[in-house]
Amino acid sequence: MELHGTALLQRGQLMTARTVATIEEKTQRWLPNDDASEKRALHLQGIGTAGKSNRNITFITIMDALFQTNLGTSSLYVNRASLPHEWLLIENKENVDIAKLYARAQAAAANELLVFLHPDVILPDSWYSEFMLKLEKIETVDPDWGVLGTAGVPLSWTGGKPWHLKIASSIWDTAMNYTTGIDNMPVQSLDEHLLVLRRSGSTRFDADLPGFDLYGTDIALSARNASMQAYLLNVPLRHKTVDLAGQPYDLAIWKGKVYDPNNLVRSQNTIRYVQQKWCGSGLLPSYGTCFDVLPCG
Ligand SMILES: [Mn+2]
Repeated sequence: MELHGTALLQRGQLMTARTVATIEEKTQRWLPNDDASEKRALHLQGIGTAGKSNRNITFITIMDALFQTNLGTSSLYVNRASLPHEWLLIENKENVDIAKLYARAQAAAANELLVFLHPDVILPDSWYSEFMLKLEKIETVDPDWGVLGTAGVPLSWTGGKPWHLKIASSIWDTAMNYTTGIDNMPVQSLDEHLLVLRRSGSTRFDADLPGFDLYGTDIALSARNASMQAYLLNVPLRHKTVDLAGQPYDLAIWKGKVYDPNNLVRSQNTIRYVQQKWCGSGLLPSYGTCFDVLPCG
């Protein structure tokens, strides 16, 4: 049985989730106390709409050293004791495939709304309010959305279109400040730095997807294959902007990692898996923010 017993958790304390059988023993589960009204009033300051806006989130991240100078500095995490959200912080010293860990987390989460995000993301103070507004905007036209993410490749983009329009986003990263994001934009793939799913009813991660890449492409293909839509969540954040020492992230180091021979072998293996999986779906090619998956043959 999963632990949803908030009474067992004390304010200000992180708890190792030994009682959560479905997820790694190394996962730290944080659930706040459940006296929600005051928190929600505080939380919703600056939001002009009521109703659906006060939704509790389960945030899921794979911990690494960058967490301390990035995601761990975000006010949503720092102030977690006074906010109604759950945090699942997963250690992955054995380098388990990311989609496998995410699939387990999707099943173990306490809340219906799930945000999977990299530890090298920083969420601005306004992030929750903007997320709720843009989510409502999406749900006004499509309450049964499949997956959302804060950067992606427009559904209409093909190899012949201008390169600078390939990635739709309003985020900052090491390279640039993107200004190509459009609210409610349908996308063919999503970058992995931040993905939004529902615990039930929406698309699920593929526990057999190997490696550390392309799970944002695969989940968008899964959504589209189930006749649901993948959308851009047009909300700003910072990704890979601060290094381990708290200094500006060096673009050369990032490129060095992407083009590291071991990482290239790993990502090529994942590309082959995704290509084979979706070969007969009619959904390829799927152009991605980092990697493209071309049709078979
Ligand atoms: Mn990242």
